Amino acid sequence: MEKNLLKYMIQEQKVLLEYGNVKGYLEIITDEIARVYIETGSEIIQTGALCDDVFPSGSFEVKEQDGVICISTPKMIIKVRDELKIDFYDTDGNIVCKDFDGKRTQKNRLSELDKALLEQEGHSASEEEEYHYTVIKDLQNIKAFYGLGDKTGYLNKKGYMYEMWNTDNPDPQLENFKALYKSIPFLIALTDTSCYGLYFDTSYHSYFDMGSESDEYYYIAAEAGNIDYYYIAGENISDVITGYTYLTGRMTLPQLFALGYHQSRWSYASKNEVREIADNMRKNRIPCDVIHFDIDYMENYKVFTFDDKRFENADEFIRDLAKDGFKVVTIIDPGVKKEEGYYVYEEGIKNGYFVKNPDGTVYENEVWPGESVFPDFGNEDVRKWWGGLHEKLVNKGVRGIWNDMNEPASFKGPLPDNIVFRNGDRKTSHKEMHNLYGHYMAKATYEGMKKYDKRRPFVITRACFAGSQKYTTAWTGDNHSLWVHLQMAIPQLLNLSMSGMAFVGTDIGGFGSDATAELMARWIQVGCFSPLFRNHSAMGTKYQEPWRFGKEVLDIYRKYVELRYTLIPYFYDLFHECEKTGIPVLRPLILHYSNDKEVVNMNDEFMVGENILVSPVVNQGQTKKLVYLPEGKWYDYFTKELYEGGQYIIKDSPLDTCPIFVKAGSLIPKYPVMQYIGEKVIDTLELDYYPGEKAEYIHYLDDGESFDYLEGKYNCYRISYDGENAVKEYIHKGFERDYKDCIIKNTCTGVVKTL
Ligand code: MIG
Repeated sequence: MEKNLLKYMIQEQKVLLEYGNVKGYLEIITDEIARVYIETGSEIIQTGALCDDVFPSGSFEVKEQDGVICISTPKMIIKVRDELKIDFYDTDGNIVCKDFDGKRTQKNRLSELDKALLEQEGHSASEEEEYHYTVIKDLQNIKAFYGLGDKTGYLNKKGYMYEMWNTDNPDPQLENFKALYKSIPFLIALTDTSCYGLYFDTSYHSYFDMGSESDEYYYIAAEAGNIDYYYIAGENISDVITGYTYLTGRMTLPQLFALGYHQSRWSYASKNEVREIADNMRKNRIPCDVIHFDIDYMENYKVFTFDDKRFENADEFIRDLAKDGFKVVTIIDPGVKKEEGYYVYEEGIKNGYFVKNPDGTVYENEVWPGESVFPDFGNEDVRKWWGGLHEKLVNKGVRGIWNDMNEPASFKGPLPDNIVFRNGDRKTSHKEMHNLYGHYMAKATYEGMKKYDKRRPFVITRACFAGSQKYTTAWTGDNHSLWVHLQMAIPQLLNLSMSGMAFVGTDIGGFGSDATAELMARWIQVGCFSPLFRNHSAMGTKYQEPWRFGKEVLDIYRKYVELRYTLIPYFYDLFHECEKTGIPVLRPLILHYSNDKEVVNMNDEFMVGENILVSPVVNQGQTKKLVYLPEGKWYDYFTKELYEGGQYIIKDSPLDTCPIFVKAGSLIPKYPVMQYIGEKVIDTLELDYYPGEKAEYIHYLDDGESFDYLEGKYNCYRISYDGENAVKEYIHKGFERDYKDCIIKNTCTGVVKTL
C-alpha cells in the first residue's frame, strides 16, 4: 500500500491531506484546538453537539519537509507523517499526543482447545471485534485518563474499556459496566508533562479502550461514520475543559432555587402524600425547595396529563405548595401512550412526529403506559411541538421538568438499529440517533420551558450526549443504597463534571435497595456538596426521607442540608464561573494540584471550587478518615484547627462529622439558614475569612431567576482582605437590588469587619 504524502493543500482553516489512499484534513479551530477528519467511506455527519457559534479561526503556518507536514499555531505543533499519522507537540517541541506506530494486537485469550470446545457446542469462538474504524494512540506517556461522562468505577479510567451506547441497566452498577445512560465521547489525558483532550464527534456506538487491551496503546473505535475528532491542547486540566466546553457549550446559570434541596421518591402518588412530605420538611426544619413528581401523578402514565382524582385541582395544589416555598418538578418520559383520543398521541400521529419502522408504519414498543410510540426528537418540528406541550404544565405552576427513560429505554427489547429517525433534514436510523435521543429530548424541553416560563429552565435528564449541558442538568440514574455506590458517586460526579456536565447529582441515599441509617447519614455528607442535591428512591424500597431513620440521623441530615443552604452563594458563584469558563463546581484535587502524584487517583476526596476540600467517610463503620491535604494550609471547617498541607492526616469522623477543610486565605460568602431560598431577604453580604495570605474573592449577584443578567443586570464584586484592610469594588454594576452592607467575619478570632 502506498502510504506516503501525495499532496496537501491549504483551504481557509483546513489543511487538506492525501497520504496514499487515505484522505482527510486538519482544521485549525482555535490556537489550542484542531479537528482531525479522515474519510472512512461514510458521509459527513456531525452530531449537533457543537455550539453553533464555533467558527474556525486559529492562526497557523504550514511547512512540508520530507513528506512530513508540520502545522504550527501559537499554542501547539502538529506533525502529520506517513499513513496520515498525526502527532501533537507543545510549542517547546515536546511530544504530547502521538499516534501509535505499531498495529493493534488483539486480545487473544482463548486457547486453541478453548475455541474447539466452544465451537463444538455451537458457540462463536471469534475474539475479533468488527469496528468501522479504529484510532490508535500511544499510551506510554499517559498517567491518567479522566472524563468519558458517567462511566462507573474510579476517577482514573486508565486500564479500563468502555462503550458509548446509552444504556438503562437496573443491576447494581459496578466498575465492569461498559456503559450507562450517557454518552460523552470526550477524554482528558494527563501526561507526564502536560495534558490534552480528545473529543470524538460521533454518536454511533463507539468504543474507548483506555489501555485494557494493551499497555502500549489505547484506542477509540466506532461502528460507523468517519474519523472526526478534536484535539484540545492545554497546560492543565482546566484549560482542556475550557476548550471542550468552548466547543460543546456551557450551561447558562440556573435559577437559584435549583441549588436548594430536592425531595423525590417513586412515587408520591397523591396530593395527600405530597402534602405530608412537604409538611414534614417544614416541621422537621429540613430546608427544602423542590419536590419531584414521579410517574404516578399522571393518568395511566400519559405524559402531559395529571390524574384528576389523586391530583385533583393540581393547579391549586401547586400554588399552595408554592406559598410554602416549594417548587414542583414533574417527570416527562418520551414514550407516548398509544390511545385513540389522547391528544398527544393523536397530534403526533397526524403530523408524523413518531419514529417509524422501515416500512413507514409507526414503531411501537412498551414502556410505562403500555404500548407506546416515540417522538422523533432529531426533527426540529417535533422538538417545537414537544416544547409546546409544556405550556400546559407551566400554566399549572410546574417549575422544572425531569426527563427519564430517554436512552431510549423500552420493555420489549431494544429498538432495532433500522428504526427510522430524522436528524435535522436527513432521514437516518436508530443507529445514529440512539445516543442523541436524550440530548434532543432535553433540548426540546429546555426550549419549551424557556418559551413559556421565560425564566431559566430547570431540566433534569437521565440520558444525554456531549453538549447536553446547554440544556439540562443530569442525575446518574438508578444506583442502589449500597456503600459501593456512595463511593462511586464521587468519581462519577467528578468525571461528569470534567465532561462538561457540571450540574449533576446522584440519588442521595440510593435508588434501589434499602438504605440503612448509617448509609443515609454518610450519603447526605457527600450529597450536600453535589451541585444537584436530590434524595430519590424507588417504589418498594425503604422510605428514604430524612425523618425515616430516627432522631440521630435526622439531626445529622439537617446539619448538612443547613450547611448547603449557608453555602448557596458560594455555589452560585461557582455556577457563574462555570458559565464563563466551563470549569465545574465539583472538582477532583488533580484539577488544582496537577503535579501532585498523590491525587492522580484520589477517589474519596473532592473540591468544591478552589477553596473547599471535602474528604467524606464512605465506608461502613468507619469513624476515622485518612485525609490527604495538598500543598498550602488548611482549616478544619468545624473546629478551625489549622493543618499543614502536603501530608496525610487521620481525622476523627464520628457519624455526624464529615471532614471538610477550607484553604487558608479564603473568603467564603454565606447565607443565613433558610427553609427555602428566598425565605429571607438578604441585604447584607456576609463573608467568612479563613486567615492566611491575602484573600481575594469574586462574588456575583443577580435576580436568581430571569435571563436579565445576560443584558447586564447583575453585580460582580471583587473583595479582598488580609486581616486588616478590606476592599470591595465593583467589577460590574448593573443590578439595582444591591446589598446594603458587607461584613467579613474572621472565623478564627470571631472579629467582624464592616465595610
Ligand atoms: O423504569 O419513573 O431512573 O428515577 O423513579 C423505571 C420511575 C423508571 C427510572 C428512573 C427512576 C424513576 C423510575 N424510572
